[in-house]
Amino acid sequence: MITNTVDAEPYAWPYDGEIDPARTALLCIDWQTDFCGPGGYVDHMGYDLNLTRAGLEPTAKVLAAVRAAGWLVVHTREGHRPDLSDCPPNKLWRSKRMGAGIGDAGPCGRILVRGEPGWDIVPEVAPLPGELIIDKPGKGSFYATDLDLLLRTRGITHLVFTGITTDVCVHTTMRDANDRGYECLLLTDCTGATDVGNYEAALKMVTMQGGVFGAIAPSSALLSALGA
Ligand code: C5J
Repeated sequence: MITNTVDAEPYAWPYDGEIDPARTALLCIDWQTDFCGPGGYVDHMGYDLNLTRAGLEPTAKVLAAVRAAGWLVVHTREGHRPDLSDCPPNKLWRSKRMGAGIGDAGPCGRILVRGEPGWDIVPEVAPLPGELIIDKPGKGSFYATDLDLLLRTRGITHLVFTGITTDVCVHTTMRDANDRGYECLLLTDCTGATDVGNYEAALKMVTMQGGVFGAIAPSSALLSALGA
């Protein structure tokens, strides 16, 4: 079923007409305890969890709407093998410098290690059975994963982004997706960063040059386009 366009900045999204649910996927980036839960990686580094948790409630509403509309939903998780053999030494070194060493034990298990409680996606936006989950060692969701293959085999050409953090994993993934030709929309209230200035700058960056990485819109604009 074809629906409407989203009232987005700097152009009504998508560029090529109305949303086609068969070609559009919702990406939920790294909604893990390590990034938005007490005792996780971001908490260990001393950042304000309210900033990274702010997008959870609106994202849950968007998830309900796009599931009802039949979209593909893809979740990602940043994390490493228990032996840390897929963790670059400089990433490990920097995390230890911040007092949140990858692989170190914490209240949510070993920080950023696959299979640990902190690495899990938080219940508010948990994947449903059958939804795609991409495990990634880096910030971008395409690097060292089969995300591109899974999207292309399903005919997905348009991506709507939620997740954390806006300026790191969301931006890295959106930039890469844009280079790969995907038409991207970032939902402004469904994302957050560890710093308000970085959040605002990351949103603004998307809109430069006529939408250099795509477009941005509040989730209310998407929901109204979907008639939800
Ligand atoms: C970070 C992420 N910020 N998911 N990861 O290290 O954005």
